[in-house]
Formats: sequence, C-alpha cells, structure tokens
Amino acid sequence: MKIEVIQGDITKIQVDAVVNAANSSLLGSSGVDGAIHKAGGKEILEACQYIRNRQGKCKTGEAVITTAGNLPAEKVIHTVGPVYNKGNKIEEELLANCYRNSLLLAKEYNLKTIAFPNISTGIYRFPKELAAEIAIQTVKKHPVVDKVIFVCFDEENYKMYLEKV
Ligand code: AR6
Repeated sequence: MKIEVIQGDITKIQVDAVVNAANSSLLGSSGVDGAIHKAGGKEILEACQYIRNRQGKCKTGEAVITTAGNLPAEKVIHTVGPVYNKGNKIEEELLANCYRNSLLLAKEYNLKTIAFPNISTGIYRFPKELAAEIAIQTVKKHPVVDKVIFVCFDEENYKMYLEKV
C-alpha cells in the first residue's frame, strides 16, 4: 500500500473514494463537509438523506458511503470524527475508528485509492499532531487498499504528515 501526502483541496482529487469529515446528521455543514457537498452537488445530499431515513444518524467513529456526485472521485465515504473535549483515550479510539471503518468500507466496495482529510482537526479541535499520529498509525495497520492519500489543507498539517509518514 502506497501512502502519499499532498497539500490541497480534497474536492479536486481523482481517487476511487474521498473521505468526508462529516457530523452525525450527515446533512453537510461547513469545513471540508461543506466543501464536498458544495462541489459534489445535491446527489450527495440526497444519498445522505436516504441513509438517514434508513438508519438514522451516523455514530461517531462510523462511516457510510454515497455517490460522489459531481466530484472527480467515484464515491464519498462520510465518517464522523470525535469532538475533542477532555483529551481522553476514548476520543483517540473514536478517531482511529474513523480511519479504520473508512478503509474497511473502501475494501468492501472494492475501491483501491482513497483520500483522507485531517479528520477532527478543524471545527472539532483535535490536536493536529496527535490526530496525525493516529491517522498514520491506523492506516498503516490496515493495508486494504492500493493507495492512501492524506490531503492536508493547511501547511502545518502538511509538514507534520510529511515528517511522520
Ligand atoms: N479539502 C481538504 N481539507 C479541508 C478542506 C478541503 N476542501 N476544507 C477544510 N479542510 P473540518 P472536523 C480541512 O472543520 O474538525 C463540519 O461542519 C481543515 O483545514 O472540516 O472533523 C462537519 O459538518 C481541517 O484540517 O472537520 C462537522 O460538524 C480538516 O479539513 C464538523 O465540521 C477538518 O476540518 C467536523 O469537524
């Protein structure tokens, strides 16, 4: 499994699956979630609403899959990162679950290339360094796709990932 680190906008990346840092409502909001829904169009939102009607909210650490609408990717995997609060082990485990469950879903759908944003490090306030360690370690433990791309939006994350990968 190849691991790449790039700096950029995940809505522009051509991969089999783009991962979205969603919230449990699955109905889109701001941050990378807003960007994916805006660029991908209403097909993604409709698919999320369909899942909502079927299973209810998506729990923290879990993942669901939809069309990628107008994005260059084939699918979007929506996962819900933890809000960083007390800095306890459970939050770390939940973040690891996001990466693991997204990869397992990609495998289930026979998707070979996957792009991750830096889940939980924006509005959900997870410390960037700890989040990067969890992301990289978890991905390395689950070599179930051909290529993983960490798409860092900001320079700080980008440099950190380059050092750690
Ligand atoms: N491409 C790649 N990364 C991006 C992009 C982009 N276009 N835009 C932002 N980022 P955040 P969270 C980075 O806040 O912390 C939403 O409202 C950003 O710089 O998007 O998991 C959801 O609906 C940061 O490094 O997600 C939830 O309510 C990373 O993506 C909540 O935010 C994650 O930042 C989830 O919070």
